[in-house]
Amino acid sequence: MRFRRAIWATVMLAACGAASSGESDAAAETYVGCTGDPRVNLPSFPGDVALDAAASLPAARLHFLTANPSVPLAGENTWTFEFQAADGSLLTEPAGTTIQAAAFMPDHGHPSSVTPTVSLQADGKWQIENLFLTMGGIWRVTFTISNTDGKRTAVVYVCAAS
Ligand SMILES: [Cu+2]
Repeated sequence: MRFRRAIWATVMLAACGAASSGESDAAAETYVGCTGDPRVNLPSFPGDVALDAAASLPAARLHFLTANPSVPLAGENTWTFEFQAADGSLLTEPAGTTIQAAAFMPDHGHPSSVTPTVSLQADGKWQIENLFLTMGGIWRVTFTISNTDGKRTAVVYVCAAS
């Protein structure tokens, strides 16, 4: 625990310090709350976020199932999700599908310094772990899915409580 807290403090200083300067430092690092922000498209779990894809592919979405902690919080988060068609039926991605994820804080202009890991679980669901939201506020988590269907993205906005 002590080790993790030390890393966290370093990440905050490095990330936010680089993105702002002068007077704006204090404002940028003050948590003002983001509950109800209209950008948030995954306010709670379970929830759905549409996939952007080539027009030739049927509409699909990521259906987020569980979150640990149960709501997005500053710190480490683990979520599970699956692929669904627009009608809610389960979709199975082709063998060899890879998913990369990246977390970014748009209001401060900085990423998380930790790259999350997305992996297929034995039960056919997907898990994102090491999703390290450095601080409270709006976070954009971009999922990039690559397989024989092509490349698609799902852009998730959450409000992480501090
Ligand atoms: Cu920040």
